[in-house]
Amino acid sequence: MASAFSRSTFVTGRNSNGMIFSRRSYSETRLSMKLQTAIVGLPNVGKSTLFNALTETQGAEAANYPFCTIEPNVGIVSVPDSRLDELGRINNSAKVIPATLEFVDVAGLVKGASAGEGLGNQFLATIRQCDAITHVVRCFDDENVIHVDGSVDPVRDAELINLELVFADSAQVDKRLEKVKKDRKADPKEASALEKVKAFLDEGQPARNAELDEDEELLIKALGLLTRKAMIYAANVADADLADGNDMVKRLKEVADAEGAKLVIVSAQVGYIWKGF
Ligand SMILES: Nc1nc2c(ncn2[C@@H]2O[C@H](COP(=O)(O)OP(=O)(O)OP(=O)(O)O)[C@@H](O)[C@H]2O)c(=O)[nH]1
Ligand SMILES: [Mg+2]
Repeated sequence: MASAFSRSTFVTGRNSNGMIFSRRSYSETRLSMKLQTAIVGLPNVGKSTLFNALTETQGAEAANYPFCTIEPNVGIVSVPDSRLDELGRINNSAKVIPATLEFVDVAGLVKGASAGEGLGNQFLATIRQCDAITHVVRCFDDENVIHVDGSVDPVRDAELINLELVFADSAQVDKRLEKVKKDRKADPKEASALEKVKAFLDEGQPARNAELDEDEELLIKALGLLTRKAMIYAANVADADLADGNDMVKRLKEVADAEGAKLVIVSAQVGYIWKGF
């Protein structure tokens, strides 16, 4: 969303919906929205290929070997919205700033990433700063494309990544809890929020399953818990399976449904995304 103003110094911040705002006066408010999404998954499953398709660039190197990506790739895509243009017209806005989506393509995670295996550990910090996670899962057969575990199994792969994220969060929560318990000035609500989240993580479940009130949410926000972020599965299929999916997608969909997560079918290599599954 956007409305009119001329250049000046603005007070900026983020509201509860993640909208970044900058305000100069009551009559002149500018709103823009920037959502950051991390693209995660095992090595060599098509993350960088998807990144290139989404950002319509060849900015990320995509190649047939694990850990092709080392440094994160960042790409920004603006989201056109005709309603926004109309609002801008009604308000006679000097400037209309569309919402933007920032994609962050990181190195592949492997078993033990939360404990420092592979390259994944150092990038977990990058993912923590993101608002949401796109979890790419390989659902295509191609004997020429190496799979780090020797076979294609989307359910096993997705669970492995999810568990690594849970382990990483668990370590964060335990560390913070220890500190909070020793700190007499700490808000007791923070400890109770951490305990609520810990109960799920200890069971191998994502932190997003914990019900927190607004205050508790704010108190643990700085931890950037990975499994509390919204997550969407991107099932990467061969071109021919884009419309109807395949058995691997069906199995992965069961996992997504059980978690209440959304799944989209993508064919990263050809740059197609099919939203309605
Ligand atoms: N057959 C087929 N190959 C694909 C598909 N998507 C990606 N690939 C190939 O898989 C290989 C790995 O793709 P990347 O995009 O580099 O994979 P990544 O997940 O970024 O890998 P890392 O950076 O190593 O973690 C490349 O050779 C791609 O061309 C697909 O849908 N079908
Ligand atoms: Mg890559």
